Amino acid sequence: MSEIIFHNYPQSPVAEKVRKAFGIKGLDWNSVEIPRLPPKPDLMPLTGGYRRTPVMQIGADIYCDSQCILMELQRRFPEPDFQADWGLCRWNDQVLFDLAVRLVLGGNADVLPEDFARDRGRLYFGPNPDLHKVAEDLPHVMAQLRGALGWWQNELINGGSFLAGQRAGLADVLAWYLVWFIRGRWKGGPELIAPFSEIVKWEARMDAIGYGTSHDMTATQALEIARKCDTACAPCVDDNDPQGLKPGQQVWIRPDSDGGDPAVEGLVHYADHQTISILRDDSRVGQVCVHFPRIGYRVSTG
Ligand SMILES: N[C@@H](CCC(=O)N[C@@H](CS)C(=O)NCC(=O)O)C(=O)O
Repeated sequence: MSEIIFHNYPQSPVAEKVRKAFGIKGLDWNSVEIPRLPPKPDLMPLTGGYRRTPVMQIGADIYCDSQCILMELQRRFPEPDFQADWGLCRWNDQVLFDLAVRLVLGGNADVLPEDFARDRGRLYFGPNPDLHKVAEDLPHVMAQLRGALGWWQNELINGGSFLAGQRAGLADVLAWYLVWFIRGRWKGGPELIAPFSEIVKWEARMDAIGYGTSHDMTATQALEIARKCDTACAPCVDDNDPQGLKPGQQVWIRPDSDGGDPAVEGLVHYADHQTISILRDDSRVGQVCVHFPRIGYRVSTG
């Protein structure tokens, strides 16, 4: 049985990014469907409060954030290589994802269920969100996204069949989840994408890659696996850590954005340039190791 357990829900674009990465690497994975809105009572014992989607679990190791997940997939399953330019993650996940979210939430402002609009409004637009104001800005948002679609179109014309070259790689999944989100979740999406004919052809190639092989798993099974396992991550903390982090030190970690995300508390187990991993104990799963990317996350020591 595959060790990969992926906590996600079908509509999540960021989860779609990782599902497509499973496809590129031809992986076998277990899918646990989590709620779209908090509370997420069967996810919290694993993450210690991180509520975003997706989360990957391998035994008692819990990987939060798609960037952390993709880096771990590349480490464990090096072939086929993602041909990764990891700096792209920050650009796509921050600037372009923010624009796509504006398009989809603003463009659906009149039809979103109230609880969903309240939750996502707070998550993406700060403490006093006004989705109708976001909707008024859609022409600007569309102009920005067309710029990105134009770049990708040019890369496909001048490069290979995929953005990463002749084979699909990181650049492709980072573009794919945004195009998938825009096309599928806003009524003007197909029209926005249609003039970019090379992107439309690339979408068909990406579609054909599939998602590897997935098996449904219950949250109870996933929790039980975490309970029975120990972390596979060896302790190691960079001597030159700029925050002076030490093994065993108590820290709090949260996304470095104003989304109202709760902090996850734990004891430093591993820290380097890219990753911070903390140990925490939970009454349902025992000790787990929760991994975050360093970039984009704030580590507080008190
Ligand atoms: N930087 C995070 C962003 C994750 C994110 O914002 N995901 C959305 C779903 S696509 C989310 O968490 N929505 C709220 C939720 O699922 O509770 C990542 O790359 O994983």
